[in-house]
Amino acid sequence: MNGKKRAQLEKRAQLEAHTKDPRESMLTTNHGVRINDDQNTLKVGDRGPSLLEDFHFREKITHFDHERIPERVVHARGSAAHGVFQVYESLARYTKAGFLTDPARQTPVFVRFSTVAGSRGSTDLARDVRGFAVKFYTDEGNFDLVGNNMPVFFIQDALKFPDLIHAVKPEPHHEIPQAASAHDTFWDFISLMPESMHMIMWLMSDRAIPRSFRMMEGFGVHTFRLVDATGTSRFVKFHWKPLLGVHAVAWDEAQKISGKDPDFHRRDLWEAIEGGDFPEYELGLQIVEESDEFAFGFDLLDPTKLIPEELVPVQRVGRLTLNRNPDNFFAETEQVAFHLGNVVPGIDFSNDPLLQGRLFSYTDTQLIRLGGPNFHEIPINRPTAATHNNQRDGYMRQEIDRGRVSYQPNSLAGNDPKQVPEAAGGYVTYPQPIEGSKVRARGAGFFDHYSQARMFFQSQSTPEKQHLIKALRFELGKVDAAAVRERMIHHLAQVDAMLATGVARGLGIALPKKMPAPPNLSVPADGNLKAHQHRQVVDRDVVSAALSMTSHVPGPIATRKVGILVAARFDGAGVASMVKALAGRGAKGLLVAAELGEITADDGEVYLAGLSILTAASVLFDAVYVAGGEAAPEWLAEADAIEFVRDAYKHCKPVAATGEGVQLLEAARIPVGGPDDPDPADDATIVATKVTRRVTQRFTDVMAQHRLWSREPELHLPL
Ligand code: HDE
Repeated sequence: MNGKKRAQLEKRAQLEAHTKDPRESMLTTNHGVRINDDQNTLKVGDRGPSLLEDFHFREKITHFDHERIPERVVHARGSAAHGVFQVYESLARYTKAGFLTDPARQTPVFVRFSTVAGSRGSTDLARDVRGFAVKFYTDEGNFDLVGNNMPVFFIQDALKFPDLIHAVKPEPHHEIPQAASAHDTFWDFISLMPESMHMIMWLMSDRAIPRSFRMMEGFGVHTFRLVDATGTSRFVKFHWKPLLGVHAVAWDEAQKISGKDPDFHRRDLWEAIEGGDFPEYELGLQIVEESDEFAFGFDLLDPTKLIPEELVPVQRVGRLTLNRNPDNFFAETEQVAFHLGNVVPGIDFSNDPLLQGRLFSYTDTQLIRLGGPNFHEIPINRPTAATHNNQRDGYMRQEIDRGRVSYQPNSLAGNDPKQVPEAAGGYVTYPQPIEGSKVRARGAGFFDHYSQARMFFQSQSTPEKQHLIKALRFELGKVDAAAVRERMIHHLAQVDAMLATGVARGLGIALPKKMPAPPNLSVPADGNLKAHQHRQVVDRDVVSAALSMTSHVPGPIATRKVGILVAARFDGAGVASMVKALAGRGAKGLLVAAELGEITADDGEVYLAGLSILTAASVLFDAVYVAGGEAAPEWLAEADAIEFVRDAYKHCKPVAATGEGVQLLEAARIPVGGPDDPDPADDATIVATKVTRRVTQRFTDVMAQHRLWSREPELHLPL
């Protein structure tokens, strides 16, 4: 939050306190009795003992003892925001949902982002899938799009979800490790689940360590249906496209951020909204006509497959803007209850077996988490659309239902509330014809587990491939069971030879000459696994550019943060013009000094250093600038300052230095470049004797590339 905004908020709070009815400021019990002493328990004499009759103490402590509710079994760690959604133009050609057909309508939303595996207090920067759950409070009822930041999932059938989660959660005997998949039980399970391989590619890619919730895509994962007013149904995949581009941090950086600021993503979201930099995403649709259901080499119902954007383009149809932080974390972010079964007329389900299982799980989990069937009455879950039904009572019922009739049909209350005809907005399920035997089986098109994993890997840029290989080396390097590591190498060899070689080399495992077929525990309905297993759904070398983060429009540098290292008597004019140039493009320059507080520049101007080399590290910034000044060489004796710039360089961030500040880069053995280098993609640092327009222009231009991944040393893998 900037100083001006904070001052405004403080002033508002003071004003509110001033204008409040004095009775509202009185401390009371939960039953309205005014409290005279909240400092001392009731005692016999001032040295006790305490008395059981102290109703105020008992009430206060009892409430405190019951303050915690069970955290979510998955997605426990979350951060949320309010906002609005507006469609660009009517989508009546696809759906009758009011919020998607009326471009004038602003639909309120509540969005919760999360990690999956960690506990409520775990780090934001875990390598993990991110939840991207959106509750639309539409005029026709709540619609929840409960998605992730990856378009596929680990498993094909909901029956395996408890196994997956048990495997990834901390191991049950010693509850280690927290918020990490790098351990034996996770990889043991995965090595026995070939269907996970595509998702593993995503999880080991940089998508699993986003720079910000504001800079990641979202996906509904499953195939859903859109149904128009004539009753025609089409398949749809939902996407969210962030307007700030799709960006990640480096794994080394993620681990360091986890120490320096485990709330990095939560803070980033909160501060962006407080500062008026509202995160924005476009809703994207991939529409598939019902007649094209079998046009693909894979099954649309298989949640381990995506529809390449090159085959079915993503139409951007509306905008989501997050513009308000919650007032209270528990009341809103913690108590919000998403449910994929919350749909409105015009949106319907497909038969994806994962989706079908989820339709059961979400309400069930709220019953234990929120303690009863009335969680829809909690303010954050309440629809804006009116509700009337004959459901009654239960724990914590808020509604005072009137009258004696709570059944239907009835004649005593005029048969109210009445069923609603479809024409008046009653929800009618799409009447999909179904025929079949009851079986425990999967569709024949579900059995190619490697082609899309390969497509993902081969669609990555060289640095992204390297990161993926290194991530697998890291994760499997933390696995003790040798057989598990080897089994994983067998799987990776089916995906891509370079991938398998690269990972095997890092683990010190020789690639076996003959790869045994990986185990596959699921068997197709016809029992003939072989017939299905090696069917190529995508040609061997097909790439999908959209899968690489580097192929996305990088997005502006607005809201990016630059750490500016300043020592006493720093080059005031230079820093001022750097900060101005950054602000001109919406980025923020923040002073980092040896100590907090006032610091005077060489022109006598006094600045406030809000960060010190102890409280900040370059992993918390997007770029670094070392200011000149006669005391700048003092940084050379400061190991933290050397690490500051060395890390920024290592993490491929733009680094600039002027005047005496350049000495720090040299001491850190960082290659130095110049502002006049012709190639803006140059991966060197920017150094100059003083800050000129050319320097600031060049620095902000390089920042617009966000990361100079080409700076990374290549792994040099033989094929
Ligand atoms: Fe969830 N999931 N899930 N999930 N999920 C939950 O519901 C479940 C799956 C997702 O911010 C739980 O309220 C099953 C896929 C998000 O509050 C629970 C299966 C996707 C959130 C549950 C899946 C998701 C959840 C735990 C396999 C992406 C957080 C707390 C069939 C499309 C929502 C809760 C929030 C939360 C069950 C798989 C997304 C236990 C059984 C696939 C974003 O009901």
